[in-house]
Amino acid sequence: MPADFSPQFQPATKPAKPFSMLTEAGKLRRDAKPDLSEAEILDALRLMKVGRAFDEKCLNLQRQGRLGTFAPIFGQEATLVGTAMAMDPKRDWAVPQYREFPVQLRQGLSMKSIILYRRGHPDGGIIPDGVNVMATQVSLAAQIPHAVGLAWGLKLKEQDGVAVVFFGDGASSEGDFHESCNLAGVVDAPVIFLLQNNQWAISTPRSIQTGGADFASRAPAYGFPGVSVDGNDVFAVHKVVKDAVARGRRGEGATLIEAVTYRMSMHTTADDPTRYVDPRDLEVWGKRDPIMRVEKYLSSQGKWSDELAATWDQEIQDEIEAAFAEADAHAPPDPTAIYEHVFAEPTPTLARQRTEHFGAQ
Ligand SMILES: Cc1ncc(C[n+]2csc(CCOP(=O)(O)OP(=O)(O)O)c2C)c(N)n1
Repeated sequence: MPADFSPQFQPATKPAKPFSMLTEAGKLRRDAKPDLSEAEILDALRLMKVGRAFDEKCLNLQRQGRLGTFAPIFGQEATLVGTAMAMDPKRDWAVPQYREFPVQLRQGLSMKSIILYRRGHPDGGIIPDGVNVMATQVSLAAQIPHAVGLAWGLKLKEQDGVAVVFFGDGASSEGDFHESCNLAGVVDAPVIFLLQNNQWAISTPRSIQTGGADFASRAPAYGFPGVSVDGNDVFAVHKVVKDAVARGRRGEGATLIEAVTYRMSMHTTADDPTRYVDPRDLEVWGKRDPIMRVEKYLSSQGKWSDELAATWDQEIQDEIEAAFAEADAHAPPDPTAIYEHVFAEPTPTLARQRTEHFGAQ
């Protein structure tokens, strides 16, 4: 028997080094060139700041009992904004989980609509025609098969859009994720799996989420490429998503992107991370702040100043207050709406409950 007649076991992969363009100190790495114009970089910074300010406002209101539960994006702004900036809102679809506020905004959903959603108003669930965003999904990974179907549909209709589906490291342990990747690989669906590895699934740490070295390396087994990116580097995220969008448009199929980031705040407003997060981790990741990094970069280019920062802060506050005023002026929901919008014809149980609560129609 020849000496090399033995089975070839595929070795487990080593963790990929996340692709990065901008250092924590706000310096471009050697040969790195942002694929964004100066105006687009300012747009990206602005949207990240809007995201953070909106979180702060919503958290204050939630703590006063004036807003429902929501999931802050603090720390993940570059992943969300870098991705959104690489999409074409007219052609491409965003398929969110529940932590994608800046993406929804950039795709054309209004801040008012997001406020209504967080207030539990049924109108907050309405997505206007022409806005390429799917509904917020709380059931983990349930949006991923929809995204593959959507992308496959775009391909069958010979449209050149892509679907970008957002989910976390935790959701990637669900069967829906694996089944979706499998189908996407078979039909070459133009879908981008945007896995936000924020190191936590509520209190479950990354270390026990998977035995794999990373998440990106799962992709080749499904027949498409995967890439790991520094999720706190808006230039790097934008670049990898832009390349993945181009692949999708060229008919080359799916891409899995693992954005390595950190959830700096609570999972949702119903969570108390002080019970399980080591404050030293917050210190380490705080130095990698995605917004600070771009500010440092722009300062070094002479394009950012304390005065400009103060002007922007005021403008952003005004924008948020105006959206809340618009939401306040919106007619309150009809209480009977709780029985609508799920079944075309109410089930007998629903019909009976409705009559018990509100009387015969
Ligand atoms: C099918 C399902 N199982 C469990 C939950 C409860 N749950 C809500 S969020 C969450 C953790 C999600 O973590 P991850 O997917 O990493 O996303 P992240 O919230 O960190 O962005 C869990 C277990 C759920 N919403 N849906």
